[in-house]
Amino acid sequence: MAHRWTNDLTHDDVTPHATYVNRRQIMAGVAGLGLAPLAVTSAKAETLEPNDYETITSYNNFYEFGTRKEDPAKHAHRLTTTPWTVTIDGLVDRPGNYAFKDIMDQMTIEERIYRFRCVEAWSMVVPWNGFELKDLLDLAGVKTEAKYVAFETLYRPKEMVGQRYAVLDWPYVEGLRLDEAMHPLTIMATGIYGKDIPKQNGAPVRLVVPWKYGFKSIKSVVKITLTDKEPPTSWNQSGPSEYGFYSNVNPTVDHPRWSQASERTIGGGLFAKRKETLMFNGYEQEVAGLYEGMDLRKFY
Ligand SMILES: Nc1nc2c(c(=O)[nH]1)N[C@H]1C(S)=C(S)[C@@H](COP(=O)(O)O)O[C@H]1N2
Ligand SMILES: [Mo]
Repeated sequence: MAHRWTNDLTHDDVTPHATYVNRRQIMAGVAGLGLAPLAVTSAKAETLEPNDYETITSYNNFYEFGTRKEDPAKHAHRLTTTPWTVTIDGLVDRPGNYAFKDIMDQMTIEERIYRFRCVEAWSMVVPWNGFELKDLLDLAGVKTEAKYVAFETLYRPKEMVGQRYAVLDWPYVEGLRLDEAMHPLTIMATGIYGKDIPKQNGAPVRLVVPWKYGFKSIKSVVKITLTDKEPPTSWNQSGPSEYGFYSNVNPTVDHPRWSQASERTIGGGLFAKRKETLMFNGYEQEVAGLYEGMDLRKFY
């Protein structure tokens, strides 16, 4: 492992040809053929048009800064993000407090353009920069008994004004099964459009799981715990019949209060139309195997 920061792929190198580009392919292309990334990514089937920076950074869910979509952009500037430490503990060989800048020194940063689908039935397309969660977990060394990964957001009501209200049980917590966490589509995002990730989007580091509803993608992560039990999640605690542990994007399983069969694309202005929601948010080929044999109505 032990790659240095190599954020030498420009936006144009990988945009907008790919929804998901294998890092090793890109890096091999860069090293071997100079301008090869274009050739590699243009072979991908689908073109995704990312939302513009302004939309991605002004229409947010981040309840630590308020419950309205415009609140995070208004209030998140109060958050101090340096220094930042991510504690990794539980069933790992090397538990400890990992300084964010040391983590960054050891990760290969790449760009991934992912569909992002909120449980409220809207969606965007976001060009993230970040690294695979697997690479971070490998730093800490996951023990064989570990089956789940629990995540926790910062608790700092002095700076996170929304935490003064009991809209959720703070701190915000989320979880993944270990195989979901290790999947190459699962990333820790540290940037958008090649810039450091804005505070309203979860600075300095947030999870992104593109085949799940947005609330799984926990922001401003300060703690990651490997465990052998399914961890609690904030939205499941607040409404267990509405939000399950898995929360895979699934057009055939409706939220009890609204349909999940279609979505409204944000940022399209007057011409925005609803579109049909895809199974696993369009990543079915890549992730359906994780859930083989599971009843996805029961494990929603
Ligand atoms: N800590 C924390 N993480 C969070 C949330 C939150 O309220 N607090 N909201 C979630 C929800 S519901 C969504 S849809 C996405 C929104 O991410 P975005 O604002 O970057 O689009 O963040 C998720 N991560
Ligand atoms: Mo969401």
